[in-house]
Amino acid sequence: MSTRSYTFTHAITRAPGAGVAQGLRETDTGAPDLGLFQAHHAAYVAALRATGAEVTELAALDEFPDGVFIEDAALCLPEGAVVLRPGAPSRLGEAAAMAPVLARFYGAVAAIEGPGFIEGGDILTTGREILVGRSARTDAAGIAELSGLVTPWGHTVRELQTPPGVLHFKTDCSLLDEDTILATPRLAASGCFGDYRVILTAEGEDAAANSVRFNGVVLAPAGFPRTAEALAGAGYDVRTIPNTEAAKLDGGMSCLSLRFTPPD
Ligand code: CIR
Repeated sequence: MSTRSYTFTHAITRAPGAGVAQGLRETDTGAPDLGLFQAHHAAYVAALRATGAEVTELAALDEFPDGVFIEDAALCLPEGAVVLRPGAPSRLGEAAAMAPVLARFYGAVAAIEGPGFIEGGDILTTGREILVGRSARTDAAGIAELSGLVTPWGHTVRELQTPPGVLHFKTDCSLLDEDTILATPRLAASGCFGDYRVILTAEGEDAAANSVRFNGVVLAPAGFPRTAEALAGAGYDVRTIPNTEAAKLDGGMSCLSLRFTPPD
C-alpha cells in the first residue's frame, strides 16, 4: 500500500487577510483576531516545514475573506491538479486565483467547469480511493465532474454523505495512514469507512477530527487532549497547533494547506 496520500514534498498556504473577520461561519462566536490568527498560521506553516517540505506561502486575497482556507479551492493529486468550484458563492473566485499557482508545479491543471460545485473540504484522498461527501457546498454534479477528470488518472471516486449540519466531510474525519482514519462517532456510525481502521475522537472533542497527517506528523488542533492522547497511544507523532481563530470560521487543520508532491 502506498504512502503517497500523506507523504508530500510540498505544501501551499495562504496568509489570513485583513478581511478575515468577514469570513463565513455557521454560528457567530465572535470575530477572529487577525494578529492571533497570523500567529497560529505561522505555527502551522512552521510545523509543515519542520517535516522537510517546501512550503509556498501565498499572500492574502483581500477580496476573499475565506481565502486562508486554501484547501477548498483545489485538489492536488500525484498525476495532476484540479481547480475546484466552491459551492459558497463568496468563495467561487478563490478557485480561479489558484490556477496560475498550480501551473508552477503541474503540467496538467484541470478545472471543474460546472454547473456542479465541489469544495476540497469534502474530499478525502486515502490512497485506495477518493472519498467525497455530498454537502451544502458539494453536489452530485460536482462529484461526477471530478470523477470524470481523475478516473483517467487511475483514481476511484466514492460518493458519500457529509452528515447534515456539518460543513464539510473532513470537518468530521482525517486520514492518519493508508489504512486508518480519525473520525467523529457520528460520521463513523454511518458505516462509510468499511474496512478502514477507524480511531474515534473522544467524547466532546468532535472538532479534533479535522486534523491532518503530513509526512511523519499529525497536526491536530490544540485543546482536545483526550483525542491527542489516543492518537499518540496509537503510535502517531502528534503536534498540536492553536486553532481558536480559524475555528471561529469553522476551519481546522486540513483547510489551511494544499499538500502534494509535484510530478517529475
Ligand atoms: C467556509 O465556511 O467556507 C470557511 N469559513 C471555512 C472553510 C473550512 N474549510 C475546510 O474545512 N476545508
